[in-house]
Amino acid sequence: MSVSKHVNARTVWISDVHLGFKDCKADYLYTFLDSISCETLYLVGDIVDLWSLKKRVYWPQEHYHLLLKLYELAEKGTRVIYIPGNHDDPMRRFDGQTFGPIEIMHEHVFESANGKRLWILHGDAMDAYMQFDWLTKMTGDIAYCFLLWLNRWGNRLRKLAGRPYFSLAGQIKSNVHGARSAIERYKKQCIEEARRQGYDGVVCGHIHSADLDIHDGFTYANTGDWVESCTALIEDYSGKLNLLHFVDKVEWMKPTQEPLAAANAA
Ligand SMILES: [Mn+2]
Repeated sequence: MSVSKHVNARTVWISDVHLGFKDCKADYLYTFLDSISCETLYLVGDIVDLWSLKKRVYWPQEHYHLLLKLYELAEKGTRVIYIPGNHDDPMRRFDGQTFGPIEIMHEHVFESANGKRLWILHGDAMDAYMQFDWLTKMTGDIAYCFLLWLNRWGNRLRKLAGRPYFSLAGQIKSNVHGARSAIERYKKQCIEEARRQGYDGVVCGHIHSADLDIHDGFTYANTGDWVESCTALIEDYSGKLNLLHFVDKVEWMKPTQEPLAAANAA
């Protein structure tokens, strides 16, 4: 499907897509990728959820189409850099190699259009500094599964009512004190480590909590996920970063009919 209103970005980062997991919003991501072009696309980990696939094989056609889409983008000239995460960590053994037109790297140093050096990594390495692997705990948690279930059905009802996608789970998670403090600790750890290594900023994923925080010239960006928040980080040609929510994207594409129809059919 082609989208007439097209955005040109220098760089796009997405992470935590979790293909193979039933709450992955592959169709939304497909619509998003169709509406934007960029020189470099970073896949910041947990693109395919091998843990989930190991438990139960779930592979609908939209997931297959999304993988094809990523491959096709790379073939048509977008530089696609894939940094595996902990849910697709078997791919880490291919560090420095290419998978067709896609480059696989353990981590990467990115230089922005305005000369900032940003450290790009999935971010699960930071769990070692924390009290627990909070995501493993969250995804294994029955309450979290229930939240995702509510999210799924809540959004079906919203769609029937013609309302845009809303991340209920994200909303609740950001209001629960324990989750909030774990997210803050993770962020602090990423910032400390990136500063220690002399970078101007860090771009990571892993905790499914989108963020763009620029403080004293230092950038912390979290790409969020495509399970709940449906977010992407974007750099324009001046080096300015923006965090984009799929819902905003639908809003901004409103003048054209096709994208809305695509989002509603999803
Ligand atoms: Mn992860």
